[in-house]
This record gives sequence, C-alpha cells and structure tokens, in this order.
Amino acid sequence: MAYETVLIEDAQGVRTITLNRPQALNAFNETLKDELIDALKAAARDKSVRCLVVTGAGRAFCAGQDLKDRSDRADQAGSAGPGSFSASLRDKYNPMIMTIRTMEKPVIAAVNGVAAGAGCSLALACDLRVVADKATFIQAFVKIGLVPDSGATFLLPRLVGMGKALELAFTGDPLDAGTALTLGLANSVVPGEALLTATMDLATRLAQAPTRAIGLTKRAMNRALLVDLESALDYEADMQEIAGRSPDFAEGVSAFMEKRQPRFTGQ
Ligand code: T3D
Repeated sequence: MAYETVLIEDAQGVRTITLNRPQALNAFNETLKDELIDALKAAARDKSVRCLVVTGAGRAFCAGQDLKDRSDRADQAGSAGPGSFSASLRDKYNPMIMTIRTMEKPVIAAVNGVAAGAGCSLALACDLRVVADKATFIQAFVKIGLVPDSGATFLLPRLVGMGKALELAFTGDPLDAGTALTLGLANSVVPGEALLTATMDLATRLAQAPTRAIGLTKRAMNRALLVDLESALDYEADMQEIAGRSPDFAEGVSAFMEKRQPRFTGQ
C-alpha cells in the first residue's frame, strides 16, 4: 500500500513510521488513521522488523483527532452534531492501540514535540518513550469537553499513578519532558537535535536482542498489568459517545476553531 500521510523507513532491523501531516501537527484525519493502522499491522507481521519506532514530522509528535476534519464531516452530514464517537474509537483508534500493545516486538515512541489527545495516547501505548527536551504531553480532551480515550484512562494511571493522571486529565495542562522523566512516563529525555540518533541507538540495540524473548516478555507484562485494556478501550468509547454529544463539546470545538477560550456551562 502506498501511503500519503505516513513515511516508512527500514534500517538494521528497525522500521520507523513517521506521521507526516506536519501542517496540521500530524493530527489524525481519516487517511492517517487508516494508513497508520495498516503500517502498524504490516510491521507486526514482518519478521525482518525487530523493533518499531513511531515519530512525527515537523515540530509535533501528534495533535490527536483532526478537529477540522471532524467539523467537515459534520457539515457534510448536514448536521451541527458530531458523528459517532464510539464508532470512530472502536473502528480506528482502538485497533491502533491494540496493534501496538499486542505486537511481540519492541515499539519506541520518539516524541519529537507536542503529543496531545489521542496523539498522547499513541505515545503512551508504545513500550518506551524517548523524548525531546521541548516536547510536552497534553491530555487535551478536557479542553474540548471530551474524555481521555485511545487507552489514556487505562495507560496513564499505570504510568504516572492515579492522582497525577486525574490532575492531567482534569486540567489538560501540559506535562513537560523533564517532569515526564521524573514520573517514569519518559524513558529518556534528549536535546531535540539528538532525538533520532538517540532513538536509533536504542532501537538498533533492541533489534539485535532476542526478539522472541522480548516479545514474550511484553506479552507477559501485558498480562500482568494490562489484561483489561481491551474492555477499557470499549468503555472509553461509550463514555466518549456521551461526552461527544454534549453542548460543552460543541463549545470546545467552536472555541478551538475560533482561537478563543471556551465558555463551558457544565452541560
Ligand atoms: O473525534 C473522535 O473521533 C474521537 C476521538 C478523539 C481523540 C482526540 O484526540 S480528541 C483531542 C483532539 N486534539 C486536541 O484537542 C488538540 C488541539 N490542539 C491544540 O490544543 C494545540 O494545537 C496544541 C497544544 C497541540 C499545539 O499548540 P500550538 O500553540 O503549538 O500550535 P497551534 O497554533 O495551536 O496549532 C498549529 C496549527 O495546527 C493550527 O493551524 P493554523 O491556525 O496554523 O492553520 C491549528 O489549528 C492546527 N492544529 C493543531 N491541532 C489540531 C490542528 N488542526 C486540526 N486538529 C487538531 N487537533
């Protein structure tokens, strides 16, 4: 499959998938979601790929759902209301997250810049995170009246603890790279210009390790700590369907488009 929105590069057993919509901070439009799922599945199947790296082109890792794309879809449907959030999550985002978590090879996020909304979830779903010093992690969902999704309600508290996870989810405040390292969310933090070299050093090392043992280790740790991930993803989809139909979501997206502060009513 020829891709429009992802770049693929292979070197020394390491496959790098680069999200490539820099003009929209690599936000997920439908094409990017489809192509990323396809690229992840291909990497999972390909025995010559012994370590996978996911990164973003330009200044961002990924800004989550493309909010402009969603409003286009609503306009086309002739309705001010959103499309089905639960279907969007079950059909696209959740398979993306499950493919990363179930592939029996290491997956490293090279977090080159801001990781927001489902873009943050994508980074959380990876096994390891090498993070540029200027990068931030943002649970942006609350800023538009939504619920953390794509595994964030499940993975974030397991990485940083319940109290910090709730703080990040309730406030939508950015978590800087240094704090992410202290909390254990980042495995290492490097200057931005050294990110790809540092990531490739680690990825090449892992690609030369016993992949079968690493895959089985991942499977065992998934079972020890993440056995309910699939049902959590499903539950998030139900919660998002409710939040996505709220007046506060409509206001949140309008405010984002109009580049102003939202006026939430609590509805
Ligand atoms: O919908 C479903 O299917 C359910 C699933 C939902 C999953 C989700 O991910 S919901 C969360 C969606 N994401 C967000 O709410 C994040 C929105 N973006 C931001 O908050 C900020 O852009 C950032 C914090 C990520 C970065 O801020 P900053 O100041 O560095 O950049 P900027 O100026 O805000 O953005 C630069 C451009 O990217 C700008 O376009 P312009 O004005 O230059 O033409 C901005 O509109 C665009 N952009 C940023 N994020 C998105 C986006 N365009 C579309 N969708 C985005 N998510």
